[in-house]
Amino acid sequence: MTQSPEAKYRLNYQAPGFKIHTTELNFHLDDNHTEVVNRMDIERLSDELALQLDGENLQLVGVAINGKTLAESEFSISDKHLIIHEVPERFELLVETLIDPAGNTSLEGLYKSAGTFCTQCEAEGFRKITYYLDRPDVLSVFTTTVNATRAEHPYLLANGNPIAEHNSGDRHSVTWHDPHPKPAYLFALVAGDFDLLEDSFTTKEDREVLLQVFVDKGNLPRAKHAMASLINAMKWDESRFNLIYDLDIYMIVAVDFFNMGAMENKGLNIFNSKYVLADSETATDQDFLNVESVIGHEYFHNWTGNRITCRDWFQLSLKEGLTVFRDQEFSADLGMRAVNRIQDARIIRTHQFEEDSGPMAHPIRPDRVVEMNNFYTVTVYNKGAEVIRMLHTLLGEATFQKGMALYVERHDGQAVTCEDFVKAMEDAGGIDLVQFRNWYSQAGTPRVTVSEAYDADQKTYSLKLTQSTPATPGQQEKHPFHIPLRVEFVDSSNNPLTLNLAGQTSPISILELKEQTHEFRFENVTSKPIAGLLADFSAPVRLDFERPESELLAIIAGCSDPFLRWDAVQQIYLAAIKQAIEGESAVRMPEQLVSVLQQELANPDTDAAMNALLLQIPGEEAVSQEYEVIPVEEICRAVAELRLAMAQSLKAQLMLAWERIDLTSNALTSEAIAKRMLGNTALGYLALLNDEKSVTEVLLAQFNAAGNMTLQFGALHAAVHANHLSAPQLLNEFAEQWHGNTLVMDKWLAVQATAPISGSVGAVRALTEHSAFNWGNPNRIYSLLASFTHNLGQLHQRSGEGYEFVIAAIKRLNNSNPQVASRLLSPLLKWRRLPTTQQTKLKSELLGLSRLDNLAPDLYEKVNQTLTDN
Ligand code: B3K
Ligand code: ZN
Repeated sequence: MTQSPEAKYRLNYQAPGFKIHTTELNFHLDDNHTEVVNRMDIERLSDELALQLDGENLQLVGVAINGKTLAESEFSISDKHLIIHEVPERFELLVETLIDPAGNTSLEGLYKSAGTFCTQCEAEGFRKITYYLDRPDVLSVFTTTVNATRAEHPYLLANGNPIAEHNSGDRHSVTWHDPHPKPAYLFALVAGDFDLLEDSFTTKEDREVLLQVFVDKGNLPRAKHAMASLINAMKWDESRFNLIYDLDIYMIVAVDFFNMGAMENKGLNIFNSKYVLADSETATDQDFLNVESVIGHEYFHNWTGNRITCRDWFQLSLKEGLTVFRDQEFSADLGMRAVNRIQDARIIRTHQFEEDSGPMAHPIRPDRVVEMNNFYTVTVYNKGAEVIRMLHTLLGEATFQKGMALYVERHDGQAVTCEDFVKAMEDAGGIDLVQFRNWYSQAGTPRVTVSEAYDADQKTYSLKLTQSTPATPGQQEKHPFHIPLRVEFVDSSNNPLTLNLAGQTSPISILELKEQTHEFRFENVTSKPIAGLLADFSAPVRLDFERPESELLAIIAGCSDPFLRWDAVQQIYLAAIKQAIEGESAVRMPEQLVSVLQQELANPDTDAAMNALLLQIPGEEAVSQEYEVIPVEEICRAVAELRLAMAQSLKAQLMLAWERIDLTSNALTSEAIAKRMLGNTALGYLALLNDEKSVTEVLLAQFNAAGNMTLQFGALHAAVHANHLSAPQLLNEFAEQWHGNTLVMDKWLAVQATAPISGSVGAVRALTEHSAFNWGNPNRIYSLLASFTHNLGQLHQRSGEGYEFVIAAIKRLNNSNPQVASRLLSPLLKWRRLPTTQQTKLKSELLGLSRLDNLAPDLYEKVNQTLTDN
């Protein structure tokens, strides 16, 4: 290792020694020499006289206290800090620095994105702009003046409300004031030229809010959906959470170079253009839904994140878990609740469970962090949201909302902890959440094992649930979790059945497992019930329940909960795949399931979205979760065989489902979206029947006639992933049509990177030379390279070619954009679970990476953790 950045520990938190009452910033924007003048009104809160400010990659021009420039002996400077040796009790500190936005390829701090100056400060990027107390518990009132050339930068934006404008020569400036005290990570500035979409919203307190969406010139029509989503989000937050917007203006700016999805800066959200721009010609239905969800997410942060923020970064899930829960509910209330819930569960099972079982496993509230950017994870976000959802399940909507109101009443304007949130819920709900807090402190996925017994003579039925959680790095011993399991029962004729726990008069719908083992006993049960456990995916756990296929079929036929039905189907697929792997035999088609699916598909009145989900067999990565040592090739073989067998057995019905798509409609109603979902799923299977003429016709018909991207891309995806003979032609036509649209070309890159086709390492490598690819743009890297890291069969080829390719890309990005590099590394951390050949090759690549000069902390943390962890 060439360097070892230091870890920080949650338990070492200390309150700040200073308060920054106000912060006045003055930016004189210039590509390589931007001047930042930072005037702070600071109060010292302790007897410690030295003030240590954070700062990175800054060139200090001068520092003054109360108007008096400091001599060099009065302060010291390192690559991370500016330390002023002695400061008075209350003083004005003036710091002047120079920065280089155009040279900033990390896309953190102030940088230039395709002609636009913009900022990204969360988590610790503000220190790349000026010297500051860059921590979320230092809240200050900001006033920002932005000065730039008028011709290239007609729009100068910052947080809050505009209060002054000036012109001088070819430059101009605008001053913004944000009345709400905020931590530096919520600071934002934008300067550039845009097309502007405006609208307004009147809050239920009768405040008129100006809404502005800024997009690249020419993209105005593609901003409409974002605006509509924003208005929907504002309405929804008022009606469901009683949370009302608090400024006169809300701005969203779309930029092309952005490391993540978007950022909730107070009053001035900055978005990856991928989550703003959408029209039916260029965006799929899923893109539309993603825009709605991310616009909602950032808006909801105004209360859960901005008004009430995090005390320290270990508390990140306080705002992220809660805000993901809120955006999930928003999307569910507006659209397809069941589909969303199943998709969310799938993310947890495929990606979060993997994180939990690897070297970077961490609780939703981590205890130890080297690089904070590494903790914007599926655990903190998505499992964090599941933890909030469990609270919601335990308390019910009304009480949960009482808890939210109490949380807001107690903590508005503060920087608080996850504990403060749980306490508010506990106080409002009048329930004991002591054990529930283990969800915040313990990493790892609990496994709940089920056994049952039915006594026909006594008419009793019992369910015995046992929980255990495997050790994770640094946490050997685990205590039992408080797990809410939603349940539903059916009888042997697939009719719903209600059951009462012994001694209780009302039927049970939630079993609360708190002990390591608990037996739930039900009385007056006249025939053996079939238990649907974990309805609505009510807890982020693995469930082990060995049961005959007939019971799974009963759940599919009789249960009302969509997740239970979907999950039962998944279990049948998984059993077939595992049997083929373990028996080294051909996949045996689950005949009974097939006939259920045949009936569902033949009936035009069944739920198309649900049918699409029922048809989807577990992907290779999901199957790999079942194995301690991942039989890569066998998984790919079995999954491919099952896909093909499904296509063959369901061909006629798939064709019928496909025929129900309206190729000309672009309607965005749930019903129209659902039909396209099913149509595309059907086409994905049909394309596997490569040599059938009718299939080729259908593929080409959809590709050519499609009036929207959902269907056009659906056809391309089907052809490429099936290695259909039309694939090369469709890839060419698609590229020819869309070469001028980078977001559409991202789909073209991704579809090739994810195809389960041998030789795709070479194809992906060649695509890095294509004009559609750009090493400097995160969206391009995610579409091509990150997608490839999830292509199980291709990444993990025995030759080691996949590893060499990805590690070389990571090394290349180490200097230019370590945050993006670090994302590519995560899927390689499971090297210990690979077959020996792959394991040896990947380990040696990882060792090579660990020896790289100037290894960024982002990569150091992960590679070091995976090589040392046992
Ligand atoms: N809060 C930002 C994420 C910042 C990531 C910093 N590496 C977006 C969001 O979660 O809403
Ligand atoms: Zn967020």
